[in-house]
Amino acid sequence: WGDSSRKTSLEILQKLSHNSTKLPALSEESIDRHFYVLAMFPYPSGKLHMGHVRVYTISDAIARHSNITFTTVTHPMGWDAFGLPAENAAIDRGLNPALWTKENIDNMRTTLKSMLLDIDWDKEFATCDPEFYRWTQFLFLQLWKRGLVYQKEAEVNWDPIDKTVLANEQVDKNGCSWRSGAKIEKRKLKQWFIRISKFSESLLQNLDLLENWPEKVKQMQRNWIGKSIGAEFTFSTEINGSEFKIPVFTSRPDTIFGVSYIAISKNHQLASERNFSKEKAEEIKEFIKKIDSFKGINETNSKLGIDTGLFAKHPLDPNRKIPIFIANYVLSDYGSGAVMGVPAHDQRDYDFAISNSLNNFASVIESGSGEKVEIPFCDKGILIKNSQNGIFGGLSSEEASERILEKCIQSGSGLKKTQYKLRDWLVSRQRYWGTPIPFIHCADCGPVPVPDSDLPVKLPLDIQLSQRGGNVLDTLDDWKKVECPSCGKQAKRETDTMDTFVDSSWYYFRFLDHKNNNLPFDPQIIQKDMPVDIYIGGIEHSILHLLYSRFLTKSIQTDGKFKFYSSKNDAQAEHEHFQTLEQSSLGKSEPFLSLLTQDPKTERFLHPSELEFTSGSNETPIVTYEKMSKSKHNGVDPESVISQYGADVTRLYMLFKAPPQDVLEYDTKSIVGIHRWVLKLTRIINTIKPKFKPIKDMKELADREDWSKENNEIYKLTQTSIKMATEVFEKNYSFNTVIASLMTLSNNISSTLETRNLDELHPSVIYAMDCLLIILSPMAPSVSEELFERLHATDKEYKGSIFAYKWPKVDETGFLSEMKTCVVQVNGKTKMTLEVETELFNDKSLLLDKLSSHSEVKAVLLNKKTGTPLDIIKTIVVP
Ligand code: ANZ
Ligand code: ZN
Repeated sequence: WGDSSRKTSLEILQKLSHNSTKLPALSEESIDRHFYVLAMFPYPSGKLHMGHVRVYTISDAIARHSNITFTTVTHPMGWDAFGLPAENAAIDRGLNPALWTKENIDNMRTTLKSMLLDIDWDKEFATCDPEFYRWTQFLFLQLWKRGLVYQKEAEVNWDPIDKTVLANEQVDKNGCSWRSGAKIEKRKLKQWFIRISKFSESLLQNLDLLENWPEKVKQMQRNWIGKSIGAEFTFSTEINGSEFKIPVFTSRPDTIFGVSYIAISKNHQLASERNFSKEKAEEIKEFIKKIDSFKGINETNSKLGIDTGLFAKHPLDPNRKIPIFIANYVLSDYGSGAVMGVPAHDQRDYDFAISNSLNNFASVIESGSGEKVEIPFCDKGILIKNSQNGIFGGLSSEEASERILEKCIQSGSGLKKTQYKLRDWLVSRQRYWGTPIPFIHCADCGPVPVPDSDLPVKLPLDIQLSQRGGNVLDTLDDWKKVECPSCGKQAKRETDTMDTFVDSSWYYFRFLDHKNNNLPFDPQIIQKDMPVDIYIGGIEHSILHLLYSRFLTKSIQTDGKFKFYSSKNDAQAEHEHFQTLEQSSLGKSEPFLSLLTQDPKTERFLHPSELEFTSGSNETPIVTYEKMSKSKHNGVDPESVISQYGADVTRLYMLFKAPPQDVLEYDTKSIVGIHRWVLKLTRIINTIKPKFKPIKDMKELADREDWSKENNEIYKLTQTSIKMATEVFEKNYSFNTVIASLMTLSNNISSTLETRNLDELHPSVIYAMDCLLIILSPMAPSVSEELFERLHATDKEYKGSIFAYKWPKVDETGFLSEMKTCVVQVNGKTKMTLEVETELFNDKSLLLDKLSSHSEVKAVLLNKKTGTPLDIIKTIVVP
């Protein structure tokens, strides 16, 4: 089983493809379309955990079901194999990360296979394979050619004892290094960025197209992109006799007369030493050193500031002197890195004012209801009629905002401004185990891209990782020394590697064309085989991974070589192509399934406002996730569960315990119940097997009028299961409800079998078991295959595998089982009474159809003399 089962069933399908199926109602042809089922590929941490088992069971059930319905299905598997854990494990064990990773992949592949996943293993790759990262580098250079990659100084965590850069995860909550214990310093290093911010608006807009994404995920992405509409006002000050402009971004222009100070970030141009006296400059330096020693500043921490001694001029009230502070709560890379402080109407400004003794501030907005409000009053309202607000007093916040902005635009001190929280993607990592950034630094030419023909820039494997961390590539002089591709002089290779989110932002394309030696993938193949129809993975990837992959898809569509056309509209304007692919690259139906207990603490990396306040790189949360998922699932080990109960029972247990969107507690208590149920199915099959007669035609089941109540009930339950299963497999994936309905059906069958003489095995039972096993087959492939084969052992037309049979089709009439008496009158005279299904009374035309096709009714509607049918002038139905 496992991968071999797929081949068997495919081969059989090919052989038998157009023979009409003999099973009841299974005659629908396959849908001639490619179906792409993708589960987020795992990080090869060493062992599969129950979270993996759950995701891959879900994707496998969907893939196996689509194999019954669609002509081609892609269900691939790969490994998100770069990243810090491998490097750390390698340091601890003295192994090369490549070896450690390979061993882990081998182990995890074995476990995945033992789960009987129907995966296209021939498409497997790891992101650390040079044949894969060659193309990651290629795409990176494509982005560079489009102006979407640049270098900029950015702050990093610097360990002064180990003399190395640390990731945020390696700094503890006191701001000390995990290894050396040294207090971390902030250092500025030139780092590589991807200009994702250029796509802020389209990344936001196109969320509306993703109809089949959970609203929660879309909302998280909206918050992350964080669009804010407001204004930029220009305050100004004087430095050495000349004017120095200080633009500030505000979402509340109406509060401009409530400004009591200006706060700038420590990196603001104005904060530079040369603007101050020696003493002041020294004081400022000390202050910055102090605020740098905090690891992250969050909103509950105290808001610290230092008075620069400078004053700013108000754009609308030039006579006011407004003190300028450097403050730790002002972000360098949001807006213009400066804030107009309005303590009476903003909580953060209020906190800052209180802790810096700026007590003399005025309220300029009131609620409008006349009630006294608490300070700070942060809602919009009415501008108070006072000397500060002047002519704007009495206006609503909205109106005042417009009028104030107009006035400032006229005087050249204001503009309309839209701001996004989304920042450029910092992709540099000072680490060994990642895709090398393909650049060469030349003293004369600057950073020069490695020519495509020299890709991949391979990671050297013969290395000695240091206990101290840091980037070992930096120490490899031979590897670093290289000729400048542009001028031929001696130059130095870039030693930073990429964030692993770069690898995972495009891997889903590669699966569709994994052997391509000329390109990352052939656009025509992508055009044909995308979208990913369903993408399954953990909620923890709702923001970064999905945003980065949406970005990558968009960015490569903007150039000829990678222009994709949607298969639906090929003659469309370019911007529409990525709309279609947009949806596509990330799946269609409910792709994000929550897999982890959502501990309020884990929201740390899900909530934008908090990331906003952690300084340094936006280090990938995947590490945190790995740590977390391990600790969450380590109570139950998949391998031991599978070896004790078998793959199918484990799979059914996973699917039965909770619908995919819900949190699942991994206890194994209820697995016993599933195990018993599988044994019960075996008993039923063994009981009915000797009397089995295949159902050749659905017609055998059409006339159920003289069936017993029990058999009608079985037929009805079968229809219920088919209907529910069809919906679940195509729409909401709540497999638990399907399993529950199959349990009801099997219970019913086994109690009927107990009370009945089996000499005549009723067709309703055979039909029910055929359907039950087919519905079960995507979820429990080996059990259903085995039982189906046992049942059909004497069937001359048995197709060799359950996977060669079509999915059953609902027979709506099967639901009509309760009977009621119906009186039939012709020309006012009662002719007969008939028993008809209760539901027919709800639908006049169905009832009339049924009656007029009834032989006894037909007989009384004949002209007695001529034997020809009477003309029916009018029919009346009285419920
Ligand atoms: C004055 C004001 C008065 C503000 C008021 C708010 C309320 P959103 O909406 O999230 O975009 N701000 C601007 N630049 C900042 C920076 N670099 N670091 C920290 N805070 C900054 O937030 C916009 C508001 O955040 C701006 O509007 C500004 O404070 C602050 F009653 O300006 B406001
Ligand atoms: Zn050069």
